[in-house]
Amino acid sequence: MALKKDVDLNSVIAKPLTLKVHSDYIAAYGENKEDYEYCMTEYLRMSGIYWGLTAMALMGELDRMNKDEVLQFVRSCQDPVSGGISSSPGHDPHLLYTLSALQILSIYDEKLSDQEQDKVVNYIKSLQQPSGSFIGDKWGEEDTRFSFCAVACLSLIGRLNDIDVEKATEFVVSCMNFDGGFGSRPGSESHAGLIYCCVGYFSVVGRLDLVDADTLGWWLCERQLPSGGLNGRPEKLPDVCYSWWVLASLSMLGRLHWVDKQKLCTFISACQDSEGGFADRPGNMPDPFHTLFGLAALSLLGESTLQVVDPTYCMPKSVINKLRLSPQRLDVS
Ligand code: BD6
Ligand code: ZN
Repeated sequence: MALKKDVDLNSVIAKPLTLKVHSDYIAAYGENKEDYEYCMTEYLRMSGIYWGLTAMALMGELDRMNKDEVLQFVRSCQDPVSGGISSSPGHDPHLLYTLSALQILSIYDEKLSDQEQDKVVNYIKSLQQPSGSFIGDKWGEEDTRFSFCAVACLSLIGRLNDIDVEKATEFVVSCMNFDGGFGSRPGSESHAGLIYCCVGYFSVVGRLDLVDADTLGWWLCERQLPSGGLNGRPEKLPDVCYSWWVLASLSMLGRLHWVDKQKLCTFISACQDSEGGFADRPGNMPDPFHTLFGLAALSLLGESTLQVVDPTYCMPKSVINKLRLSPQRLDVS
């Protein structure tokens, strides 16, 4: 059987960006809490809210979300014992959902109380390992994804110096491969999602100088296929969300112009569903995850009807600017 390694876009006409349909889609998602799809995704609810909220913020439609309900939900997910935040009430806390929660609070310019914030910091500190790496929860394995989550969380609340950043950086550096990319652990294969996490890590701690930007930039722009779409690894199909992981990484490295923007725009636009939302590939079912990363990628490509997105945090740049993260990034001597 011949393996299909790309999609055929030749028969697809360029689709205009239909923001109104997409904001209606996100606003309706989650309105019916008995919905099968909604119930099946309880284990990732906190991230789901972050995706929907950020998509709306990028479209300038944040007001359509129920702020009080969202903030109440976030607060109900903090575990009073560990201080970590879970995907939904009654689930175990995890670094990934802790990050989604802090991203949500930042978008709404809301803060945890000092006491709640100290608890989050202690939770994150408790997950750092002797190697400098982080585990995602008390059961987990060390993984560069969690190094990113840890520093992204702490930087959003101005507490980066509460962990051993130097050790943490050593671990991420030890995951660099000969192709300039990064995997989840030392020696693991390069993967665009993990590259985003590692480049994002260096961006947060102000050490992008540690990345071989030319070698990695080359690997990243080789992810573009004839259809214009990007994949996450060699030999894989293109996927709208990889437009984000790859483009955000290139953007942090100052090499966004190494991809064919026009062709990528056409691919992402072709992933829009006529009923609203973006799918991973043209013709597939849309979901809030691919809707956010499709819109965020278009924002990086300069789509003027969208708010400007920050490539490190995947949040509106205006939110990140307001937090003035850079001065408190690293006060190591
Ligand atoms: C992340 C994870 C850990 C730490 C930091 C991170 N930053 C981003 C991520 C990835 C996370 C996310 O975007 N959070 O905002 N991804 C997911 O939550 C998705 C959810 C999902 C499940 C099923 C279908 C669609 C979305 N997830 C757990 C994934 O494994 C997705 C699945 C997928 C998407 N498209 C096809 N399959 N994959 C994914 O996010 O890959 C990119 C990736 C991989 C590793 C690290 C970072 C990004
Ligand atoms: Zn995807």
